[in-house]
Amino acid sequence: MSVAARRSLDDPGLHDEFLGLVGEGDEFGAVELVTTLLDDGVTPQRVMMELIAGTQTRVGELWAANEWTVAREHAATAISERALAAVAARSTVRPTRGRVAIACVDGEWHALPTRILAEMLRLDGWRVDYLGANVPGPHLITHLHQTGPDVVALSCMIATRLPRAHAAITACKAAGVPVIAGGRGFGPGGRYAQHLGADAWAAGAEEAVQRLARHWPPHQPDPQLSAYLGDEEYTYVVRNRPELISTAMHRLTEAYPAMRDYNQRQRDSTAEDMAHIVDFLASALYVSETSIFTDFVEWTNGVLQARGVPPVALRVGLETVRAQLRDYPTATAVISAGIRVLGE
Ligand code: B12
Repeated sequence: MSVAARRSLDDPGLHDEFLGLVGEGDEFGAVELVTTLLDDGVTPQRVMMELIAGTQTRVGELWAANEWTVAREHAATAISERALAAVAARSTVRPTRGRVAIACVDGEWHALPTRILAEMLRLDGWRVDYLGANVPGPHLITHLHQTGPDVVALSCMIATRLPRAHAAITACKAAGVPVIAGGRGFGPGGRYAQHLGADAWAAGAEEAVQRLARHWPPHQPDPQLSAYLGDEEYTYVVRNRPELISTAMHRLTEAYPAMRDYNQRQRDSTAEDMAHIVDFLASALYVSETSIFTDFVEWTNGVLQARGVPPVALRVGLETVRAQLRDYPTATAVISAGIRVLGE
């Protein structure tokens, strides 16, 4: 009788195999593969970080390159969540450390990264209250008052949510609970996290586990750092968001004739892009970081080009928003920097 070879994360083709399973929506195959790895002695931490998180990153790349549809990406994420739940179900670690509340900021729907963080902290002995995606600030604070955690772990994956992240950080600290921030929305190296008053930042779940285990609570950041955010220009953009988007859509049809032949679905996604332009602009003004906007333009340009939309369409879109903000010099300068990213 032959004995099946032990599976390991170093098996050639294993990562592609898992990507294939999540891409085909094969829930049972994906769960079976992760449980086999655990049975064969791979640690749950490595299964989560190297296999599940690593595959999700590849899923994102395939979606951005227009190789996978949105529906396929959604289905794949659901399978990854199932695989993660299967790993979590095998844990027998009992809490020996403090209590941590984990939440995505208001309007932030990327729950899976925080789910991984939650399981990694649980395995390290933390008692975890996992609040999931899109947690409105007031509900988060009510939860803190009811449960009294030692720390809040706050996730922001998209820079447009930074003003809400700031409100949540400020409220948690007013409630006396320190905050560790994470997620790519806080910028390269987490540079906006400190600016917004977070007590600490970590690049990923492994680093968060180490930070929280070693020196917590950390020294308090300078309150002055986060005191003066959200000036008049930011307020104008946020208050006038609906008009800025609808006027831009209207003018875009005149300035970019190809749009007249767009079907409803193309119009809807253009309106979504215009909304993103305004939202990323607002965040850039809030944090006083032009790169929030220029990074977004660069990224959107790549996504649009993969879908056959030429850079001129995005340029015209940016110009129609800029034209409405003539009296706002910082906003105009930020959008101009975005337009320069597109080149000549
Ligand atoms: C799945 C997914 C979604 C799903 C999320 C479903 C779910 N249940 O999570 C849905 C469909 C909802 C979604 C929506 C959108 N998404 Co999306 N999404 C992704 C995708 C493919 C995977 C995310 C993921 O799970 N990654 C795996 C994790 C493990 O990656 P990770 O970042 O390394 O995770 C670590 C850190 O982030 C960190 N961390 C995270 N939070 C915290 C918190 C704390 C306290 C700490 C310490 C650490 C920490 O720890 C994690 C574990 O180590 C990414 C692509 C990618 N490369 O990540 C895009 C991505 C994040 N999405 C993106 C975009 C643009 C969007 C949308 C705007 C799309 C749209 N046009 O509508 C919306 C925005 C929705 C919103 N407002 O939140 C972009 C963001 C680009 C940018 N400019 O910032 C990405 C990068 C895709 C891409 N390749 O361009 N998305």
